[in-house]
Amino acid sequence: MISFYYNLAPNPTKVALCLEEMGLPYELVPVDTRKGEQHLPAFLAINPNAKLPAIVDDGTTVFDSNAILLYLGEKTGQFMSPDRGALLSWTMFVASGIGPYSGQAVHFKNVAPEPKEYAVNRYVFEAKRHWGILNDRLAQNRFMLGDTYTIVDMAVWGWSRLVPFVLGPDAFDALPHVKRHLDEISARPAAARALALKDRHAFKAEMDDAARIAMFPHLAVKTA
Ligand SMILES: N[C@@H](CCC(=O)N[C@@H](CS)C(=O)NCC(=O)O)C(=O)O
Repeated sequence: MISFYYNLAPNPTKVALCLEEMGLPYELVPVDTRKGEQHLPAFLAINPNAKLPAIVDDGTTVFDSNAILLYLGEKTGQFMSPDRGALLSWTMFVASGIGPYSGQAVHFKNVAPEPKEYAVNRYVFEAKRHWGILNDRLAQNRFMLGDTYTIVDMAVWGWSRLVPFVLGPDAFDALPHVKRHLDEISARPAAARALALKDRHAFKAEMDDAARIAMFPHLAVKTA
């Protein structure tokens, strides 16, 4: 039985989709990052990086969402591609580009103190650039690797649901192929089951000072 350490953020949600698509039995272990539970020793023993998601599969621990997708794909042989080069390249493109730039764009727009114009401009520009590359790819292909739905599409879907929040309410106007891809995956029964996890556990809703320090520990530290 897989233990799935999760919250409702984009990276855990792509793993929820993957577990549901593969029909793997799993138990949910909520980790409330606004309460600082990611910093507890028991969770740090699973992911020293103090982030969600992570899984423990019968003694094998895997953290980092895209590592988990690759692990589950290799374990089951499902939703993989014979084009290993493309599978790895696009998985890492999501891991190193889409996720971090989208996340930092949200952070600097919504959390950072002024002056922040330079940082907002850089991260929104880079997030848009990365999403534009995905849009061009999806203009040529139904799915990220062609006609077959793979773990790369799951990785993209984790974040594409958040595009209006990351880039602004009209962002899909410039990313119609990303929107079409999002809608196709969201219509899958496994996606509905993944999104229904929000009803399984009540995570802390308030973003109070304690939550801000738990999630953005640099706020409590002067490094320069
Ligand atoms: N590279 C990691 C990033 C994980 C990550 O940033 N997770 C966020 C949720 S999407 C988190 O746990 N945030 C809580 C925190 O930073 O304290 C992955 O893909 O799993």
